[in-house]
Amino acid sequence: QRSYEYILVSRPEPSVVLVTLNRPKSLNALSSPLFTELNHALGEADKDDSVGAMVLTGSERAFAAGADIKEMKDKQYADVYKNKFLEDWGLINQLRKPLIAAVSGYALGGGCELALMCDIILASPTAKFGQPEINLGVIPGGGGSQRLIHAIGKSRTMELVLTGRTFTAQEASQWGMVSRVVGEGEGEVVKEAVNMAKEIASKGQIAVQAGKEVVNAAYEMTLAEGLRFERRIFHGLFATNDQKEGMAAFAEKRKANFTHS
Ligand code: CO8
Repeated sequence: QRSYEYILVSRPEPSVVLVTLNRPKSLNALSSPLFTELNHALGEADKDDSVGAMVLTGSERAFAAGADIKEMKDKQYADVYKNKFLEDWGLINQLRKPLIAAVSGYALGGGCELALMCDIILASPTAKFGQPEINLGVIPGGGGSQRLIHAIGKSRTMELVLTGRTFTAQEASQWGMVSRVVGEGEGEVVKEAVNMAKEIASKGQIAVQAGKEVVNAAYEMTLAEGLRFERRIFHGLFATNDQKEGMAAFAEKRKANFTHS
């Protein structure tokens, strides 16, 4: 286990890894070193058989106020292009296990995009989302324009990307971008996300990973391809012990004991 400077990694449950962004002085601005650590911690959790799901959070004040503007401001086109600036953000999309975002406070720019890369978003009533890049003379670069379209539709996405205005947890919930707004108290949203992760981790992990894979495939495929893909993966699960156990347990009126095999 390596030690980190910009994130905290803990195990609130034996089956759940919680990663907390921890650059409080800059409202968790997402610098390159922070992202290197985040990728490493999530990659390790993804490989660890005892982990079933992960939770990503920030502080009460900020999930993340965006990519680090001070790090970016003097960069030239040649630097960002040649060095593939921030391209390693995409590694989060290769995780097999579910990643739940627990968002309080600011989730702006890259912070909003980071939440959108997660599989499920829970928001505290204090959450403030937005894509303010237009105010900096740029546009979203971490997938915001593309993922928001899927989550909330074109007209709203266009408004948000072109005006840069922030939107509330309530709006994000009404529009379907977040699953729900959770509790009032400090830390409620993290607690709820950890409980959800624990529940997911209690299922058969092959089925959980397959479920994540087919839901994500819907972004990329036509309906006909997606339906065929889902059916094939469903068929494949009949080769697992967890399918035998899950269905036998139902028939015998007992709780399933999944072995993730
Ligand atoms: N980068 C660097 N530092 C930041 C950032 C940031 N994104 N956000 C806040 N900080 C720093 C401030 O500079 C300040 O530092 P200092 O005390 O040294 O001056 C400290 O955090 C506290 O911030 P404020 O004093 O500004 O706190 P306020 O409560 O007054 O305001 C706000 C909070 C409204 C969140 C304000 O800080 C703000 O507007 N921040 C910038 C938000 C923003 O524009 N985000 C978008 C950044 S661009 C981006 O994310 C592009 C993503 C591209 C992804 C590409 C992937 C391939």
